[in-house]
Amino acid sequence: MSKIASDFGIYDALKVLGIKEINEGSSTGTNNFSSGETIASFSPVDGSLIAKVKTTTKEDYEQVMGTATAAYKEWRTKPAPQRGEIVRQFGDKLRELKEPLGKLVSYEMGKSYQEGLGEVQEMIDICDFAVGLSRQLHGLTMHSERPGHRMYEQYHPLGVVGIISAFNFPVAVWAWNTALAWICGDVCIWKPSEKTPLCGIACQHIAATVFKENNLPEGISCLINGDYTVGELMTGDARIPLVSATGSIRMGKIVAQAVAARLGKSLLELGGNNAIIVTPDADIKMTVIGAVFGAVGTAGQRCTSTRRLIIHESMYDKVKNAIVAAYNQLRIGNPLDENNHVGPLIDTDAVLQYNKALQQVVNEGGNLIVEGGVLEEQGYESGCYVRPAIAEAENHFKIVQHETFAPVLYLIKYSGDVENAIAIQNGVLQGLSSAIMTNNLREAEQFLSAWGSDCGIANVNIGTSGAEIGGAFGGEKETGGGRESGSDAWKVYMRRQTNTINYTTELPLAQGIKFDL
Ligand code: UN1
Repeated sequence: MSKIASDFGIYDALKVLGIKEINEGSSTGTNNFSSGETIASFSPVDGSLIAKVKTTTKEDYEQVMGTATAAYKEWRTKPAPQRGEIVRQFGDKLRELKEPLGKLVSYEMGKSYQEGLGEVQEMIDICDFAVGLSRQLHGLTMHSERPGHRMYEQYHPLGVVGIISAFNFPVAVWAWNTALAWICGDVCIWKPSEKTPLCGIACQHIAATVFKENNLPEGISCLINGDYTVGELMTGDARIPLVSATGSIRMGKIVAQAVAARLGKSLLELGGNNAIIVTPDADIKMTVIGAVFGAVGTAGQRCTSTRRLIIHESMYDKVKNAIVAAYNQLRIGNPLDENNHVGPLIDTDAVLQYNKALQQVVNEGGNLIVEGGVLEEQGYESGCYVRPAIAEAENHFKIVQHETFAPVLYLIKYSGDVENAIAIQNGVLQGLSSAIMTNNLREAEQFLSAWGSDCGIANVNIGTSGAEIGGAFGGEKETGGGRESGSDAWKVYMRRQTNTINYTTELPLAQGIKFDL
């Protein structure tokens, strides 16, 4: 029994969320197909075993696909606003369970409890958004070139949507996908990260309860568990028209190729290498808050985490000193304890990558100004706690070009105009999030222009992380080009059909072609 888990109410949370010692797919018994070997979920907070989960075999997967397909046939016949009503109820359940679910996210993944709650809030928000959307799945109408004809387009569901999600947002990213897919009339099969399988089980239970209360099949939401080999069952499966995958660029390239080989659609949200440009007109106080939260929030394990600060030479020392001073105030430790700012990394492999990055930046000629290091004292027994580090570096360094999923921030100096900073900001392979700190309208607008930031997200006087669900979320270049969550991201979960109706007694052909019999 873990002392932290009992002191912070984790065992009560697990009970409320229906997590057992060994978990299968679902609580309701209608979707219990996982019969493979068990994987264990250890908390990075204190290294304790939380519970085990059975993985999905190929045979199990076939059964899951069978229930999903059967559920789809029923679900797609429901009017979209009625599907929205189910999503509304799901959002209400999340409101009730926000605290236990937020705690599980914090304990299983290692992010602060505040951020765990924030993640559940993102789920609630996307449900609200999806409910409204369920009455707005609009297509256009067009004027036909032929008399007595009507032309319009409508959106139909795709079918079974596959979702592969990462450990760092173990519940929210699934919800962004699933809430939209559900109102669109799709059913989902979800493979959560094998590093956070209990978050997946908890969400499945919550969804299953709602479906059961409404006499709907649980197959509307399906869960499969295991490593990438389980994900491959979906990427190679032509019965899955869309695979939405969040994770590393390496993983995304494999998924994209497998899905493209069968001409399926993929929605990719992959790595970022996000920068904040700090111009001579930046507000230093805002810059420090944005940069520090961006770099150390979630221990630097967001795809939107701030990795690079591109600072004008006239501001460089001022900004550097203010940031270093802020880093000295950071409290690292148990993320369930709200006095701490930074929790652990996900596992010791992530710690290895962190150490490698620090070593490499020095080897390439960088200068560590906040040294970082692994914490080994009492209270850090899991071996996953590291100190956030800062290095002065250059953009062309290999390590700076690479996304290290850890709290390592690179400071890069620029001189001259904002164009130079934008060129540095764009000078990486990834294109997720970007920001500029400035009170100068010209600089801000240049940054936002077509020749400005090349990222999917470009912010002014806000950091790179913490996007709201109402906007389309995702990025360009090696980030994969997908858009999830708000705006019109719903369209990717549907197929568009163009309909032309002739209400005359003639059959004129388009383009004026004559074909008389
Ligand atoms: C991610 O890290 O995969 O913008 C998602 C943010 C969060 C989502 C991050 N709303 O930081």
